[in-house]
Amino acid sequence: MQTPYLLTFDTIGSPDLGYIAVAENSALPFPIKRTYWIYCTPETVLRGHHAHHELQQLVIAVHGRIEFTLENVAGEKSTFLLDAPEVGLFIPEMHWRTINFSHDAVLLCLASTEYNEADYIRSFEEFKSVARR
Ligand code: T46
Repeated sequence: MQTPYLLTFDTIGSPDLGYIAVAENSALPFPIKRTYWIYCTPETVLRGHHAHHELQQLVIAVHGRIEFTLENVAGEKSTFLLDAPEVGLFIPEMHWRTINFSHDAVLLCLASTEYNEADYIRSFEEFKSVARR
């Protein structure tokens, strides 16, 4: 079972010039098949409430603050605060997630597969039962 972790992207620049952060396939845990971004989420909304059978993701708060709570199949929980645009969170498959956003947050996701609703586990009971198999 893989574990989630934070990684820091290579950055180019300075406080005087601004920065470029770079994500090349060769430095990533998987080849990117899809990119999506999420923005203008009200702070009262808790997104997620699902896991994925196969999908792996690298998520970045390119602006604002985003808090991920992840639970693995053994029931172990971890919380990650993303508030720096040069830092990404690797989320392996089979992790139940809940996500809080500051209203100004923009989440950029680099995903290992194209969108497939069949890959989602949207019931926590089902997640626990898949985990027990
Ligand atoms: C995750 C967090 C960070 C699509 O049609 N294509 C897509 O690529 C995505 C991501 C979503 N959708 C549709 C599916 C739903 O009808 O957009 C609707 C909302 O998606 P979802 O409920 O998955 O939204 P979030 O914000 O709870 O979760 C998404 C990702 O699905 C998830 O893997 O980690 O963003």
